[in-house]
Amino acid sequence: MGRRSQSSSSSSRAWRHLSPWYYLKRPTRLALLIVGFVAATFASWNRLSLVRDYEAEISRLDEEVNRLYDQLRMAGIYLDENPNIENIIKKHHLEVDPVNNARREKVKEAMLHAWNSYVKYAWGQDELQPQSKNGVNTFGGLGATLVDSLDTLYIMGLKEEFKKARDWVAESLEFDKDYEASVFETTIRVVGGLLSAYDLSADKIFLEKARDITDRLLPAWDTSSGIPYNRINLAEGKASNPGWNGGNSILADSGTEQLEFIALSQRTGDQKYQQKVENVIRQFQKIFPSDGLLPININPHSGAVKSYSKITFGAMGDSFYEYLLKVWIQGNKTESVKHYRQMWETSMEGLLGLTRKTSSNFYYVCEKNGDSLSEKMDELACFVPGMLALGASGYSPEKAEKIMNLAEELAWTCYNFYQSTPTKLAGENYYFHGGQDMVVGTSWNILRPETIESLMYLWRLTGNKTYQDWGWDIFQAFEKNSRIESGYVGLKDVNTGTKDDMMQSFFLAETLKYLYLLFSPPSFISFDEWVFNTEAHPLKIVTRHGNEGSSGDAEVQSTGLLLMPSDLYRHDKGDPP
Ligand code: DMJ
Repeated sequence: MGRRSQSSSSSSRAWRHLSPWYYLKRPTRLALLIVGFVAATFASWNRLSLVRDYEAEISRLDEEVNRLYDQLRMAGIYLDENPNIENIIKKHHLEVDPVNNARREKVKEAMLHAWNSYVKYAWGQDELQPQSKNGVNTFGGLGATLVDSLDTLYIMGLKEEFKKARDWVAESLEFDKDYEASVFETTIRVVGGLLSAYDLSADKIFLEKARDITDRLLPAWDTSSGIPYNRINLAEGKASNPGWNGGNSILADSGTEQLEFIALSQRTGDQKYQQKVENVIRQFQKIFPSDGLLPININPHSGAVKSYSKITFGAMGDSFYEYLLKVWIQGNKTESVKHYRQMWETSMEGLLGLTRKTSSNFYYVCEKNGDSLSEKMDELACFVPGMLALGASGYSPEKAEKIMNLAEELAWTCYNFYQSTPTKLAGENYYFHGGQDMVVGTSWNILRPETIESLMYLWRLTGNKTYQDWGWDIFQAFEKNSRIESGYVGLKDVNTGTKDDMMQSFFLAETLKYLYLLFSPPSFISFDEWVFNTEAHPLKIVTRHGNEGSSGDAEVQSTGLLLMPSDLYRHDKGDPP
């Protein structure tokens, strides 16, 4: 056979594999071929559908990343190409604990509910009556809830709401009111709220307004002792004391303007505000008793105390003691404010003398009427655990431990003011007759913040998460009993749960803000940089150099908290404080 016929027969052998007859005659090969074909088809189909699934997942993740980028941008956080997550978390005080995150979101939602109800039914008025769906001017028409809420909105990142409130302040907040205003309430809510909004946002409108209202309050200090009258007509500048108190000035009302007025002097460079309020403390020094406990009634003309009047860490005494400590912190704990700390420490010895314990180990702080001890404690006095915790680090280690222990014991008592009632909300005050366990006295609850405030301090300063859980319990009780469709109301009686008709402005200023901070990292509005006034308005601590006189120059530093990009605001921003 020639070479040509050999090659043609081998090529026809190769082609026969393509002929159906070849396979019909060989069933095993046919079966193998079919199996191979099916397997190859399935593999390629499977691969295509996997690719499709991956593509869908990638585009979902892409959307998610974009959404997160948007959220960060809305919070004023701009990421670079290679973000270092740890640094971002630290720098922007992000909470990474999922439980805290969820709780914080719930509190923010509660704030939005309270705020939106106020906007809808009481916009620009002092407070909302949620059941009647009306606004009431309980503070003379100064937009108390709105001004009290400014910093809470800012801190929670509610920028649209903050912007709307800011515009109302700029366009509609006026103080020329023929109204007998409380010097204390106007200072802690309005001056404090405006200054805090200024420190956070650097928007000068807030400082201008704070100065305007404070100038209207100043004539109240024109008494022979310099201890202020507690009421003033905002339009006429005529000051007086209410008749029901025998013409006396009240301790807390006269000794709770120091933080705000000193802050105003620091920010305006005008010392007159600081001078007025520091003089009050000098007057108190003259009559300061050895146990540091001042009666609540003081004659503004002679500067003398009514020695038979009540001594208390509750209503009418409370924030005087709080401010002794906080002015020392605001003044950078320097020589020029040392006397505040000394007075505070003396008063804390007095407080130890008023402290008792029940047979089941509940510690409580008594009141004193003349020489007799009254075994009664206001919920208002539940700010004490937080104050003790805040001041503890200024003591020697042994004393600090003792003070801290007392703070923790008192916080346990305050928490039980809540837990011991059917609604799990605290009454206004409690009795411990003969060292027996607590019995509720006045049984209303008006959404007060003091216990939550203390839990926030204790959690930050001990790192014990139990305090967060206690705060969460209280928050849930508010949600259950106080939340209605048009806001939050107090209870007329914590035993029955009967509701009142008032959403106090401090619920938005304090209760919800302290709850939000309770579930935030301690570096967020840190105690090193901020001091809270008694209405929970954080004021930036500015550098105050060692030995200058009490009116010495202070160096105002820029805010450490820029949650929102400042260019969101079109108004005159001015320099940061
Ligand atoms: C607030 O106005 C302030 O906390 C004040 O010091 C006491 N009373 C209310 C809240 O209970």
